[in-house]
Amino acid sequence: MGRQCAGPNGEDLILRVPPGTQVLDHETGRLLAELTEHNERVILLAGGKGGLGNMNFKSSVNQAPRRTTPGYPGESGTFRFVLKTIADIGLVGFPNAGKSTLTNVLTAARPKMAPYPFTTLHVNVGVIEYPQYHGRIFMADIPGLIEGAHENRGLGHQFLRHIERCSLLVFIIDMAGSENRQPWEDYRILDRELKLYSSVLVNKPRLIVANKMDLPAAEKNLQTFQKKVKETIVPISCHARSGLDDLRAVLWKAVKVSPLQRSLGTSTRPKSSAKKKTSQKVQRKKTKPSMKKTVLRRKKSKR
Ligand SMILES: Nc1nc2c(ncn2[C@@H]2O[C@H](COP(=O)(O)OP(=O)(O)OP(=O)(O)O)[C@@H](O)[C@H]2O)c(=O)[nH]1
Ligand SMILES: [Mg+2]
Repeated sequence: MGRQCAGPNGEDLILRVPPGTQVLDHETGRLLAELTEHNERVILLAGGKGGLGNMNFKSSVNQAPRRTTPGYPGESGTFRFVLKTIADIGLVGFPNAGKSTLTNVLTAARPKMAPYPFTTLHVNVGVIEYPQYHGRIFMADIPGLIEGAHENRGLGHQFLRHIERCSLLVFIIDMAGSENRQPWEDYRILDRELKLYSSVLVNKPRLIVANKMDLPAAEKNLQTFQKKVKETIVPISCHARSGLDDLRAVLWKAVKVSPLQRSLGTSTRPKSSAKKKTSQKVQRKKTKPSMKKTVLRRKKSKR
């Protein structure tokens, strides 16, 4: 406006999100930014700028300048925010296999445990502490998978995105075959469901934890399982608290020790967990604001 009016300055719109949030372009689905650390910030949309009126160009020799500069509006865009939990280990298993019980015994997290399926309805991240190495491992307990999860049976595949970034998948198998289940069938079904979800999960390093070894049928089932499945298997019992030290050691080695150190049989001075690369730069895109979609906009008024 004229008469040296500057107009109001727009407030910054700051959205606080948890680490692990991805920002995608709503229309193209392209990844624009990823926030993985606490207090990390990205600017998605820069504000506009007011132009300078002629008063700014006034001087002793030019009392009535005609010069001005134009202002420009703030950017606008439509985005999708997707949360993908950040953890080193993701637990995969049928309902009731003991994922939450294991999280309870290894970490300070206290997810609910109960003898009915789908006790866990959201992701719980627990921290396994290794004071001897001055290190820690983050473990994500997600809801159980069942056959047909890819067709949205049970809770479906919706929680699998939370373990996409894990460096190790731990398959928890109820080795006692409670509820007349066959442990090797459970493993085959879980593997198939991961395949149907994405090749990313199938190709991740994995470890099998044979749980409920305190129950009578478990030992015999384990022998059959070992013949059918070639992966590394760690037998444990969360109830009897057996095998847990072995499991902790295997997890540390699998997550923190580099493949070279592993093959040389050396280790284990831990490195602080590798900092993930974060994309600070954001591609900005100008889109027309749409009334239907949420438009994030930061504006400064023009003069
Ligand atoms: N006997 C025995 N029972 C166990 C063991 N570990 C877990 N359980 C029992 O198995 C049942 C299910 O355990 P949860 O930890 O809730 O299973 P979950 O895999 O988290 O199940 P969802 O959250 O439904 O996917 C509970 O009643 C536990 O007490 C074990 O080592 N031995
Ligand atoms: Mg659970």
